[in-house]
Amino acid sequence: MTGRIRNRDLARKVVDAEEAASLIRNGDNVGMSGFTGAGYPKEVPGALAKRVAKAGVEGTPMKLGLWTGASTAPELDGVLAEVDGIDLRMPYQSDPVTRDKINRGSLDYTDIHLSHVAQRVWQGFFGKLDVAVVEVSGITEEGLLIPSTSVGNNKTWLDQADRVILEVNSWQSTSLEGMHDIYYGTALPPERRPIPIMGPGDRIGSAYLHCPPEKVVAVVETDSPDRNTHFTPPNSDSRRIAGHLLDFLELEVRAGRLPKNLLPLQSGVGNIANAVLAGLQDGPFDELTAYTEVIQESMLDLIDSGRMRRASATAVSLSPAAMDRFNARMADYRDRIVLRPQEISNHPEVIRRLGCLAMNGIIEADIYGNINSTHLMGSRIQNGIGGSGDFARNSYLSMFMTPSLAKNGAISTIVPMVSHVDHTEHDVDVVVTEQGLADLRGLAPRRRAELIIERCAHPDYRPALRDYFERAQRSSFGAQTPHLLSEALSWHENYVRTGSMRG
Ligand code: 0RQ
Repeated sequence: MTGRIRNRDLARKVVDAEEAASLIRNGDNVGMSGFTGAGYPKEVPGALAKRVAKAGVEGTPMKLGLWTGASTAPELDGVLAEVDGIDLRMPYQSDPVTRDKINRGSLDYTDIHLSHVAQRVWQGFFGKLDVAVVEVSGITEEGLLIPSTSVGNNKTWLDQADRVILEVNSWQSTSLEGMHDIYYGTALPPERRPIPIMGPGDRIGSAYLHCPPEKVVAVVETDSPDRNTHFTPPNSDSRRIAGHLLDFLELEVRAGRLPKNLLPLQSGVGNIANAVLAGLQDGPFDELTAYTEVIQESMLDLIDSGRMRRASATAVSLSPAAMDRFNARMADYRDRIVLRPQEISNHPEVIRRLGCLAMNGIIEADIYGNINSTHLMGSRIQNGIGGSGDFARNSYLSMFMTPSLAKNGAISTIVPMVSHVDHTEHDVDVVVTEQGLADLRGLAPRRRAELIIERCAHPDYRPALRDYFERAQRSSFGAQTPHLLSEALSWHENYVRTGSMRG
């Protein structure tokens, strides 16, 4: 294993996870690696959770600020939330225990755009970063850090933290070396300069993370897999949504608004995203590219089949079988995949320049095209905004997709007014459900409403939406975006009261 730690000074700092965790103190802000279940530290968080639990029993409770790239895994978020060890979590998470604590009000959660995290931390809004706990796949003779399956905010954590704990994971492929592109040219205004990425495959930085060796207080050796990300084959709704989207993209090509190989794709994760990417496998588009956050299984399939030429992301999040495939063919992928810090994978400037095609899942949309990506019934967080806002505002085409029903039909995902707004009507070009697709570009609010109700709403809820819209047009305070304010959120109220939006 020491083969992974080629730097002598750092090899001398190897300790076990318990000893490393003992270097984290009550009240510390801790920046950990990890993005959508990839590249998070595997052992120190567990050892830390044990310490927190023990401190609680001894009557000296311990709380930490926990910052990451995005979602991690039960071994990190789950264990620390379970023992009530977190007082502030940011920026994106999807762990059920953490979600529960947030929604009970016992854990503060700040949900910010993924591209904003680094600059907010540089500006000091979250306080001082005390400790970084970062997984790497190896350390070179010179002490350069070879990143693992995600980059996330690791560059910022290593720069900003007073103390650094490294986990060197021998489960990660040694061939990851050379796949990353860590750009050290970002700065706060007025020092900011253009980011010279002209295409998804461009490399503008170093293949390594840099960290002054004197800051490293411990190195822990691990050998554990990333989170087991299930690949769920597309269901029929997802396939229909994908079908509508792919037909739409073909029409855009025919209309001359998109090139034949499309533009760099950004795709959220999950069943619908998988279905869209799987649809591209059989579709007419070749030489595809991606400028996205996460490379998931169906994107790897597109690369394997030759349909996709280049993909840029900040993480690779795969099922164990796909990870085996990834590791076996790593040399091949190194030329096609670039992993970057999330401030670059999600950078508005680059997304705008490249003209990304953004496709993200949602909780609900309203008849005017405002989107809620994060909150159930306006108050309960599901995951977080993640990178959806970075891409929605800045992409060439901003597309949002959802089945038209949730909870076996008790919920319509097309509602009179969204109960929480993540993406305003101004950032939303296309809404698509299994019922159909609404292209909202160029349309005034009332025309948007007609289209969304007719194309996207489920037939079970369409008459009620039509009725709301018609009555709103008759008695709304204003006619630009007609609403009945006393009724606009009544569907949500019904659900909270009765378990169904129908009341
Ligand atoms: O509840 O788990 O109790 O069954 O919400 O919904 O249908 O499994 O949807 O996995 O596609 O996720 C928006 C959460 C969709 C995701 C969201 C209930 C539903 C279910 C989950 P159960 P599904 P998906 C790239 C981009 C924001 C971040 C983002 C997300 C649960 O896409 O987190 O886009 N997006 N990042 O039953 C009440 C509704 C509901 C509802 C669904 N209208 N009301 N409950 N549910 N719709 C990645 C990163 O940025 C890292």
